[in-house]
Amino acid sequence: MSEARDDVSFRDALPEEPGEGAWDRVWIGAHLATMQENGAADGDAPRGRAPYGVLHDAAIAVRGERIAWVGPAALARRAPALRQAEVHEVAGAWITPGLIDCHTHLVYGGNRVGEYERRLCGASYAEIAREGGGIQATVRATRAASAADLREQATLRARRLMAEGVTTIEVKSGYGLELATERRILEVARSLERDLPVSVATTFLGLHALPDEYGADRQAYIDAVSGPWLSELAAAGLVDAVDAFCESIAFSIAETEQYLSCARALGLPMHLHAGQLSDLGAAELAAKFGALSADHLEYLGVEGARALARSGTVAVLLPGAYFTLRQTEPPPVAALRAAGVPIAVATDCNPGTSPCTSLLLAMNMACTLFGLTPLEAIHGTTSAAARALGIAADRGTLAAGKRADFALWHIDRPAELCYGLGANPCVGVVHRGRLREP
Ligand code: DI6
Ligand code: FE
Repeated sequence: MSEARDDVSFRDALPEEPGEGAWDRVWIGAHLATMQENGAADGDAPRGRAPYGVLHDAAIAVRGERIAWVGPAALARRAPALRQAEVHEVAGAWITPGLIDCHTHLVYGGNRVGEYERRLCGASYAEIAREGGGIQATVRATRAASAADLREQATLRARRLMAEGVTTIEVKSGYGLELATERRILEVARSLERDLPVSVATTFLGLHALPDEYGADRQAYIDAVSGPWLSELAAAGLVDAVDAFCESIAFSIAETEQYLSCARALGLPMHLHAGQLSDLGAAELAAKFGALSADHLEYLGVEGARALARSGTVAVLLPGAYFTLRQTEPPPVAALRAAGVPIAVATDCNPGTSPCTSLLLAMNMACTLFGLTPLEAIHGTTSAAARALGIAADRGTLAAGKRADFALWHIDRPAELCYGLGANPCVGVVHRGRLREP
């Protein structure tokens, strides 16, 4: 099919005349990739005849922090509301929804570059772990770091993501593994949103690894995390969702189930690290609890994919970790598509397995290593990512009423966002209706 026939035109879309409402700012003359599907719910698997929801020579008008109107530039130019508005002529630019990185471990102390170098000089992962490296090394560094140190390091990483058009970042705890430090991580995550023009969704990753001091009593740790820690952090308003690393080297199905049951009793949404290294049935568990997302999924069977589809759980693919661990079995994308599971893509930014602060690179890897189409990858960091965070009613597509979070790009067509390796074609970002430097 030719590109021209793929694009929806205004004759097909029947845009409405702008109404009477006032506009504060208008971006006009751009190509819009609204990421809306014809009649499909936000975040649904791409289908129909309007890939990317493209509108050419279009305008997007903002009132306060919301999108007030989306339609043809010609109609916007005639609208009375334009006269009062600040007008940005952006002919030739592309505009997408602000990108959403829906899985990061952004807040941690130190780094693991020494381990990386040692591994490349022949040391094994297991050797390094026996010497107290790996996650435990980051836990020590994070416990030792002040809130100010953590904030400074996380801000650098957040700014790198933001430079590529990211307007919402999910941030997990999980490198404290003691209440005070888990709390500090979540507070730092919240503070990023106050200090920077970006939105943050916090996740309490209580079950990430067993801390050394509980080595003799796993159950006591799981009881503490699922009980008093979770209640206290949630009551403090620090927990938008919970997560657990359900894996042979981390926490079992039964242990994870105890934790998720407590989260459910508190009415908290859930994510789950599932099927990264083995298939324990974690995807089925995520589905059973109606989790927002199941993440990684290199090891996932057809039944697991069907269970995710039935529960509307988003599959979050994390090619940065797959790449860093030099894994060889990609997630079963064909099975996810066949089952109709929405697919998101994220960086998994963390010091051990994905020291990645480029969501565009994660999109490239999702295409090149996992076989996603660019259309799927861009849904993966917009509409499907919003769904993975439970915010699809508010973000992830360009439509009247949604939050005015969008990115401007110097590209010829949307697939170029996935095509470049190390390129950053972002030329502007609007967050909550206000323009910021990328
Ligand atoms: N899966 C991962 O790949 C990271 N955490 C997780 O649950 C690893 C984190 C680390 O090595 O520091
Ligand atoms: Fe992760």
